[in-house]
Amino acid sequence: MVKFIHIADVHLGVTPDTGKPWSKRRQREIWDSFAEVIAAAKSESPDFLFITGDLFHAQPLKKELGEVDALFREIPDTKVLLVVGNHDYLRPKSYYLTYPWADNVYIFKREEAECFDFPEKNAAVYGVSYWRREIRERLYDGLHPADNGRINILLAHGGDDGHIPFSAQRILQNGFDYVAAGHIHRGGWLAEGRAVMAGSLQPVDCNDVGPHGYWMGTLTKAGAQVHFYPIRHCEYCHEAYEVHPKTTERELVEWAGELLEKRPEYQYFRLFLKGRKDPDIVYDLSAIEEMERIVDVTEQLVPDYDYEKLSEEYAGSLLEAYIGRMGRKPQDVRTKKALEYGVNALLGHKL
Ligand SMILES: [Mn+2]
Repeated sequence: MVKFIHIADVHLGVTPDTGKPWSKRRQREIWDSFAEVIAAAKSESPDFLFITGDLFHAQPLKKELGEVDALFREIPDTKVLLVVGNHDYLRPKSYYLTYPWADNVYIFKREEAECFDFPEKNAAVYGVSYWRREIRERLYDGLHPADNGRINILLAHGGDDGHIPFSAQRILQNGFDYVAAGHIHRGGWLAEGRAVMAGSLQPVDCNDVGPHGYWMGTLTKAGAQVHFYPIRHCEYCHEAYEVHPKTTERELVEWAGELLEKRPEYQYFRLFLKGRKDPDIVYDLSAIEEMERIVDVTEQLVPDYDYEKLSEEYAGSLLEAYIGRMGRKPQDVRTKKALEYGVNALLGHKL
């Protein structure tokens, strides 16, 4: 049996929400969250810590590798297996290659897939690091474990068109017992109990919604017992407000304020205003945008025109002619949209 912790896409060094007052704090919290995983490894003493790509957001400095290596030295009984991802990909001069790593650190350094064998745990761990920003080849498809008696684990990074597209089912069919994957920031099972996309350890971008954290569990030839452990320095939420023509600015400010009050402090928000608004009203949303933990507010509002009134107001103009002509068409969704877009354009409003 092997016990392991699995993380991916830590993106150390990233500065999320640039320009926001909490940006720097979030950068530090991402380092903190990585240290918290090391602390978990210290108390749980797993056999392995799998890091499946994009530990750093960009090419790491030697100093940054020193910080990471010092943490790895705090867990000498845990073997750290690290695949380098597309963000911090290996280059001939990468410090990853020359850094004097602690003895418990195993970095996949070759351009082709390789395997670290651990006979004492009857486990073999396969992986390949990125030497380029993009790898479009399906590198994992042709990969088969050398010894079917071992607990065979693949550390994968990718899953979209530009980054080693793969199917977890296919890898498992090739004889692997477990796939620990990274790259896609929203985590979850790719194949229940057998293949997991870790998700980023913390959200990197305000569109990385939902919980983030690490995975821990045990693995035998017969199956896995693996669970997700959230780390909650920051969780982004997208929330929408249904606006109607009578909605006031105060109502919107109160909604945002209540949201911040009711929801836990680790939640940050992107707000969206949906629905119809009085075409003469321009909301000033700066009060909301200046609130703590509000990333931004986006209006997705459709003006609620009174076409009869407009026709009277603009009698004899192109606008009146347009409204009249659209009124003689069958009144389906397309006509209504065309009417709205046309009137917007003629009035010089933008949606
Ligand atoms: Mn990646």
